[in-house]
Amino acid sequence: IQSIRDLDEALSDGRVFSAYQPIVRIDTGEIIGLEALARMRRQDGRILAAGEFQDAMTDARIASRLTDHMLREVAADVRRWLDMGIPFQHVGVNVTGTDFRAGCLDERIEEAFAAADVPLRHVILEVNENVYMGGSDNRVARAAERLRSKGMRIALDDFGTGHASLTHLLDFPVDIIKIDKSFVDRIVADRPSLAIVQALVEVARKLDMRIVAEGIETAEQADRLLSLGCVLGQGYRYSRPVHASVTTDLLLRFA
Ligand code: G
Ligand code: G
Ligand code: NA
Ligand code: MN
Repeated sequence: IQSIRDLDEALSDGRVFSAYQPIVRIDTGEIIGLEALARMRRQDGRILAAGEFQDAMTDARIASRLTDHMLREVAADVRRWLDMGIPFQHVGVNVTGTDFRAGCLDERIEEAFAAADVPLRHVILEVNENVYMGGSDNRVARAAERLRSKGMRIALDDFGTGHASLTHLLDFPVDIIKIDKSFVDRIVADRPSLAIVQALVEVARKLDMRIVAEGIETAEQADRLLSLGCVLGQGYRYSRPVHASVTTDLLLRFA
């Protein structure tokens, strides 16, 4: 794939960076966390979102290079926010099954944040259900447990879109459920979507997990989520993913 080489070169040239999307309290607008999202600046200057170079991430070597790079970028940005005295809570970093299976993910994460002197309680790992694809041994669950014992939390991303997602809550340590955008998209128009989100909120409450709605774009969606007891969310209604410097401004104003 051409994009593997592009991403490889971009990593070598320092053209890969992290954008951040705020996670907010829907009722107050307060920023309670961030999600880190990889961005690549092409030679011609155009910025590509992660979704535009996801093919390249199927290559295990590139995927792990990208992860290590993102961990360092994010750790450095968080260090800066802490140094500014911003009451920073947490940042979510996206990792894949490949990262887990490559081994020593916990050490790589630990090293990256220790180098920037950032405590791991500020770090959330966002994994989606694909983490289970290609091997249902519990190696992944054990790695996740190790990460948690070091203070990180685990968010199950895109929840509800994969296979047998509810069983993942049994087999895998999860602190946070992220409701996929596809449910939020339909929550106003469509009773079944509303019912499903309502059930997920209830499951999260009973299992002592936090729940975050993704892809909130309208006030109606936000109101509907609040009425169901889903208080945390992210989406274009609050902010698109933005550059670290813009994130600083947002944190100073809304954190
Ligand atoms: O940023 P964008 O909306 O294009 O993200 C598209 C997809 O890419 C999302 O599923 C997101 O989880 C994933 N993604 C974004 N940043 C990273 C990253 O740093 N590492 C990995 N593995 N996936 C990422
Ligand atoms: O798979 P994951 O949830 O990590 O994907 C996040 C992706 O969703 C990012 O590419 C981000 O840019 C995108 N995103 C975040 N909020 C919104 C939104 O409100 N609307 C749309 N269309 N995309 C969003
Ligand atoms: Na994510
Ligand atoms: Mn998601």
